[in-house]
This record gives sequence, C-alpha cells and structure tokens, in this order.
Amino acid sequence: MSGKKVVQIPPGFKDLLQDFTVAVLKETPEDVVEFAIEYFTRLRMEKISQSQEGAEAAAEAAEADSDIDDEPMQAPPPRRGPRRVAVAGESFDPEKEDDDDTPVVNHPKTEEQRQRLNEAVKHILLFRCLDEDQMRDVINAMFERRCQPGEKVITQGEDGDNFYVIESGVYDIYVLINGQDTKVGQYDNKGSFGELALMYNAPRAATIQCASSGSIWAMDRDTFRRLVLKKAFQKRVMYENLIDSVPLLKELAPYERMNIADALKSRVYEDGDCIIVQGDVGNEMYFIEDGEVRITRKTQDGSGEMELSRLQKGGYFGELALLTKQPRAANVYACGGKCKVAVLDVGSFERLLGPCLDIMRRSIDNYQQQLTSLFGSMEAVPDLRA
Ligand code: 1OR
Ligand code: 1OR
Repeated sequence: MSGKKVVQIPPGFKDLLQDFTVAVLKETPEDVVEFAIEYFTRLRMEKISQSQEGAEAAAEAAEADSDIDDEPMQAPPPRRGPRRVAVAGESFDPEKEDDDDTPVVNHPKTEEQRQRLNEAVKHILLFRCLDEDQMRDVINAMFERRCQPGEKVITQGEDGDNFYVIESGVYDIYVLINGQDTKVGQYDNKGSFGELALMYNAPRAATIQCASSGSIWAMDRDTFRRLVLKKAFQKRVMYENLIDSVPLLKELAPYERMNIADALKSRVYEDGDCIIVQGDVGNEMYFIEDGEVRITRKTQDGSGEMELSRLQKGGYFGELALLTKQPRAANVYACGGKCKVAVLDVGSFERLLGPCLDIMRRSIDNYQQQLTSLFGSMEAVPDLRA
C-alpha cells in the first residue's frame, strides 16, 4: 500500500462544471455568486421535478388537453444527469394522479365562509387550469386557518403538508442565504403559497411567517396532488421552453418565471389576422411562441398603413399600452402562416413583470426614437411615454 489516497471524481461532476462555466461565459452576470445560486437552484428543481418520463408524459398529456388542438406542443429537451431524485419517496406520474376516484374530502363551511373563500380563490393563478366542477371540488376541500403575527405557516426544509390561499393578513417570505434567514418578499392580503413542495416532491423552499394577523385557506397535500397538480404541472412544463426563449424574462428569478407560466394562455392566429388594432384599449400583452408578426402604423392621411417592423419567436408586443395606459400605438398582424402567441392579462402583467419594467421602459425610448426618425417629417410625432 502506498498510503496515497485515490480521489474519486463524482460522476457527472466534470459535465456539471463545464455547463456552469458555459452559462457564466454566455450570461456574463455581474454577480457570479448570485448567478450560481440561481443556476444550481434551478438545476436542482429540474432534477427533482422533471425526470425524462415525467416531463414527457406531462408534455404529451398537455398536448392532448390543450385549448389549441391543431398545434403540437414542444416536449422539453432531454436533460442530463440522474433520471430522478424522489425526495419524499413518491414519484410523479401525472396520469396516476387522476386514476383515483375516491370522493374528494369535504370540509363543511358556512355560507359566509364559502363566499369569502370564493372571493379569495378568484385570482389564484394555479387554479386557472381548472374547470367549474374541479373548482367546486377545490372549494369543498379547503379549510380555514387563522394566523397570528410571528406564527410560521411554513418552515423551509420541512416536508410539505398543505397548499395555502390567502384571504387576509400579511405574510413574510424568508429564504436561507448564507445560513441567514433573509426576507425576500411579502404577501399582502392576497396570493397563495406552498405549492412547490407538493408539486416537485421537494422540501419547503422558503419560510412563510405571518406578519399581521389574518385568515388563510388550506388544502391538504393529497387533495392538491389529485385536483390541481396534474394540470398545473403540465402548464409549467408546457411554457418552460417559451419562457426560456424570451430574453426579457431572463430578468426574473426561476420562481417568478413559474408564476408567469401559470398565468399564460395560448392562442393561435391565422396568416393575416389582426392581433392588435391601433387606437384600441389594451388589456393583454403577447409573447410569440411560433411564427411571425408584422407591426404597422396608420399613415397620417389615414389612407394606408406603413410597416414598422417584424417580430419572431422570443419576441413580445402589446406591452406599451399596458405600461403607459395609452391606446395601442400600432397594429399587429400574424404573417407568413399561423402564429401562436402566449397571452398575459394586464393584472398578471402588473403583478408579475415588475423586475422587467426597466427593460420595457428602455424599449419605449427606442420606439420613440424610431418613431421620430420615421414619422418626424410627416406627422406630429405622438409621445409614446405620455
Ligand atoms: P413551498 O412548498 O416550497 C414555501 O413552501 C413556499 O414559498 C413555496 O412553496 C412558494 O409557494 C413560496 N422561492 C421559493 N418559494 C417561494 C418564493 C421564492 N417566494 C415565495 N415562495 N422566491 C422569492 C421570490 C420573490 C425566490 C427566492 C430565491
Ligand atoms: P401596444 O400596446 O401599443 C402595439 O400595441 C404594439 O406594437 C406596441 O404595444 C409594441 O409592443 C409594438 N412603436 C410602437 N409600438 C411598437 C413599435 C413601434 N414596434 C413594436 N411595437 N415602433 C417600431 C420600432 C421598431 C416605433 C414606431 C416607428
């Protein structure tokens, strides 16, 4: 024996470092440590949640279920690394979640409670994928819990028991950063939390502590998995590729991107269809999933339209009217064949795209400059930022 210790390089380690290095060189982040935290958190989540089988089954099921039945969904690319890490010993099988037809738990409620709950669930993005019957089951299955300041509703690292919808109260979000519980956000009398551990079979990703007393509605893990998980998971998988392909959304943390996925809805336009009419009131913005759009503006004498630009997959439009609360600044048409877009309503836009506002505002300046150089001599140039 030489006494020399043989160092074993863990399988996959070289690939992991190589991929990470490429990502750093590609993104050139200002803060490499922050970038690394985000990068590896995302990797971990993907490893847990998206075994090849799970993702493919979900993507296939999404294809079958989607509102748009003439457009195939893209399956997410196969991922490197271990095929599955089951944290809580359960595996994710979206088909299996549906097989069970034992009745859903029913927590009796007074009429007054039912009304309050109906209000509270109205804006919950995760429930958007449910139909009326499923929504009724969800309401039946929820039970009320009062919270006092200081009370921890969820503790990071623990196993997940319930999913929660907020009716009232303020709740702080803490995440362990460098061993310190750090406040990263707050829910103020609305929203929901606790879905991640149940969806991805992972430990709780954050601590949620009540800051000002209120009421929350809980749904147990099994009911959540049976009623909500399959559809919501499919939707997150379905929009993952799209969200990754939109440079604007790179500003968002992985958790914030998942919320966008819950809020999006796909729509298909035929060649030549008008998606936005100049002068209309705007209440949606759009991300191009597939195909191309043409942007035009009316000429000053109203006799025709002038093409301003074209946008393809990864592009977005319709943000301007939502940012400025002005009428639509241009017409937008599908061109060159079918065009598939993912639509975000104005409420979700305001709640979820906060971190992207600066970039969008900068693009208004860009529009404005081009508008001045194109139309400056022909018409009084409107102020898009007004
Ligand atoms: P959960 O089941 O993991 C904690 O339990 C819950 O906190 C989690 O589900 C989410 O519903 C919610 N990152 C992770 N989870 C979050 C976050 C979050 N915010 C709320 N939750 N981030 C904060 C983004 C403002 C990212 C922090 C790095
Ligand atoms: P919206 O909500 O006003 C029309 O609806 C959308 O067209 C608008 O948001 C933008 O997303 C998009 N000027 C104004 N709007 C534009 C422009 C644009 N390009 C795309 N949109 N210009 C073209 C710049 C290449 C400047 C005018 C010449």
